[in-house]
Amino acid sequence: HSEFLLQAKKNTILKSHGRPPWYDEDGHSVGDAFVIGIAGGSASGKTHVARRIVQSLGSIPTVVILSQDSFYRRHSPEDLELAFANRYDFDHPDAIDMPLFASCLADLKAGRQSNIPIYSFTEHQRLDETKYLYGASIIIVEGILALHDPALRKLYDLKASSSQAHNYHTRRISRDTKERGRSVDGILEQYLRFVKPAYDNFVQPTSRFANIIVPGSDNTVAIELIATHVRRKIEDRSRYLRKSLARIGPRDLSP
Ligand code: UZR
Ligand code: MG
Repeated sequence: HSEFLLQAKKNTILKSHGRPPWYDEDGHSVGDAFVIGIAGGSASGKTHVARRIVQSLGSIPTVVILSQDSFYRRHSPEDLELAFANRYDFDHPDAIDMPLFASCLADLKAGRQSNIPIYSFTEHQRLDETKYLYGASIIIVEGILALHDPALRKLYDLKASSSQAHNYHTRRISRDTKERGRSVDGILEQYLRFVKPAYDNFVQPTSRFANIIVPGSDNTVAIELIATHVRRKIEDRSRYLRKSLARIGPRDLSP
């Protein structure tokens, strides 16, 4: 009987191209990357929170940040004209190539290579070159609509939502004039026409999917809690993997 079980395990190993098919107590494959999704309004500090989590994880070498910004669609000349006139709705879910976003994330999560598109805020356009990514053990996904798409939500092991600080308007104006080549009038116009309605309709409602809400300011504790949780999950998974390997024994791993 146990011979039969060993044989069955060997067969699944071969079928999964050498990646152990075991699952941890949470039902996640122990070979998969741990994925954190962070949503929240524009200029609520998502990118900042993602970077702070990376810093806090420190000793774990392969953490990557995947930003929703990378997945803005390629724009037609007509779209570009609208964009430069602040009349293109960048905050609507349709502005994002969600299927590409989800498939890139699924590939990275399963340890497969992926070519991530690069977006230029100053040109309002996807660039021709891509970024080649491979082999992360932790992936942090951030974007206003990171919790909007069900296909994306399924890929997260931890879902977070950042809530807006009282001074996010100031932050957005200062960032978008310095880093994104915008005018103050343009920013305010776009805010009233697109950013605010999209926040109310598509961003804020998805905070109900979050496991944790990260405050817009004074968020050191929330970031530490996330980092500690991730570290523990990663340790659990490698412990589980070691146990599974020990149970089967090295002899049985060879084809
Ligand atoms: P974050 N955005 C632009 O302004 N131009 C672009 O080409 C692409 C995006 C803005 C977008 C959204 N909309 O509010 C913001 N506007 O980038 C999201 N207006 O970026 O999450 O970093 O704030
Ligand atoms: Mg950002």
